[in-house]
Amino acid sequence: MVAVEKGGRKLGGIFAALPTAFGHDGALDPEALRRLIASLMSRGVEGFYVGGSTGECFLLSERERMESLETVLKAVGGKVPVVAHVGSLSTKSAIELARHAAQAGVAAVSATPPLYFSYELDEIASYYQDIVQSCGLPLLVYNIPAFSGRNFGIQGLTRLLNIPGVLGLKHTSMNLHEMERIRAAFPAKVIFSGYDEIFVAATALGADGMIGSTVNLMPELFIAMRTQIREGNIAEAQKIQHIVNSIIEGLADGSFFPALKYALDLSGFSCGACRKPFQPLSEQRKTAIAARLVEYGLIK
Ligand code: MN9
Repeated sequence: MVAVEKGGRKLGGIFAALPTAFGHDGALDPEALRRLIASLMSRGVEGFYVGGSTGECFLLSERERMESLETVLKAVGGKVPVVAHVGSLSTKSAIELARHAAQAGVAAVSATPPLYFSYELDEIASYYQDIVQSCGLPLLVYNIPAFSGRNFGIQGLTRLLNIPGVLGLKHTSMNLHEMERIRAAFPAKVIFSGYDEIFVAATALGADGMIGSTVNLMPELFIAMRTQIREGNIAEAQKIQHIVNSIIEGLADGSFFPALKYALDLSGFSCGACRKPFQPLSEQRKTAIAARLVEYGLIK
């Protein structure tokens, strides 16, 4: 399988890791998601990652994960690539999600390693292999040691990337040394950097793109950073990264995803609250987040 999207171009660019939108009743809110997507596309976002961490994947039912993906694909209308996260506790469930995603028309699937049990690397490799074989789509391994508890290291990642059909990596790790080693060893594979805080550094080390939660909030800043890097203005890119990181710092002062959803709300794209066990934000945090967004000009 080759590392390309439809039309022959290598997958890459600035992707939003979409939230899942919920209404006041806690059910999916497709209209809110459509509004966010339309805005992000008009502001230059180059692709979408659906139902990942930002999408609260493991707090949704399988049915909801499928429905949410269908909403996204309809809203995107084939204009930019969509990657569906199908990671699950069991191979069976991941396969069901992957087959659905293939039928629905995504460019690629992606999956966290299977969680909870301390599987051997062989078992994890078989999970990825089964997913790829079942859906026939290219797959991005979702490497996220902080959440999955799995730190594959360079050797482990190499093993997973050598599975036929594995397109590449969503590297949600601050370990850019690993990323560079993988970049050099697999020039044809696709590498997305997963932490918005290190976009400039990851791009400089050869990432093909980024998949980020805060792209939902400030796509212009990521596009501006990329432009500056392409033009060789590293100092300018660094300044924008500093602004982005100062905004993220304001969101990460406590549980991150409820804060991101609140920030989206303030910027006019309410996607509801995060599902339990996430908790509503305290008034104190809300005030601090609003102040930070005002300080950096994201809202008035
Ligand atoms: O998908 C996101 N990863 C996680 C990417 O949330 C675990 C990132 O965009 C982060 O939310 C972001 C803030 O730390 O970099």
